[in-house]
Amino acid sequence: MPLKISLLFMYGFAIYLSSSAKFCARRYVNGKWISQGDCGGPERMSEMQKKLQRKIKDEKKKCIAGKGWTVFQCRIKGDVDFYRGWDDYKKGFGISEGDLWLGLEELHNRTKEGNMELEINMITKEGIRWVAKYSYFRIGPESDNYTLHVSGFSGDKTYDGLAHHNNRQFSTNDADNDDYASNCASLYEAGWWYGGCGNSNLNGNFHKTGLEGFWWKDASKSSLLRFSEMKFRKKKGGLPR
Ligand SMILES: [Ca+2]
Repeated sequence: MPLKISLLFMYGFAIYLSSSAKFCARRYVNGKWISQGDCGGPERMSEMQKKLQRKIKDEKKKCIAGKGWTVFQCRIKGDVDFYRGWDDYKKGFGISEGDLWLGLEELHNRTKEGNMELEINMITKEGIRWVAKYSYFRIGPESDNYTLHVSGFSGDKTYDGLAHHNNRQFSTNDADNDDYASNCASLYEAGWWYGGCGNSNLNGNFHKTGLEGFWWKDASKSSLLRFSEMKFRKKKGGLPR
């Protein structure tokens, strides 16, 4: 017996379009196309599609100096090795407009007047954006092992991951200046202002998930990151101290 086909309720056909950024399903009903998914406008995007779009947008993000800012640390792709010795951290390394470390000597020279502010932008593995700001930022001289001086924290959705590191000297795998029995820089696979050892590891291994990874401690737990940008600028109206 032949199938009775009702023109009123027939699905003419369906087209599924799928790409890395889009999903679209269309049905032909009653002589009209009915769309599901992302077939024409952002209002039709599913939550999953919105998340994917945010992820793509995030990964296109660059470290941006902006007016007056100098970026001295940038992690975007994880294609630059940050597990290095004292001389590299002193002189700087990396890729212009990519993953980079400006260098401790230049950081000291540019901040020694004591009138700089610091901003750190981060994106967690889950896609949450964090901003940590410090109204005072200065790096000491090499004779003081480039000690970090920060104060005046304010945070957007995050906590002060540098509190433990304030007034600490810089350490690398070949220069142990921390307060811990062994070398934090070797345990954490980075160069940083370790104490015993710390609450942040922004120069850590981009691809690992342990203490040696790329993380910032937010309140009680550490969160792995996929982006960081550290930058300073002259504080408006700020007087040296
Ligand atoms: Ca030590």
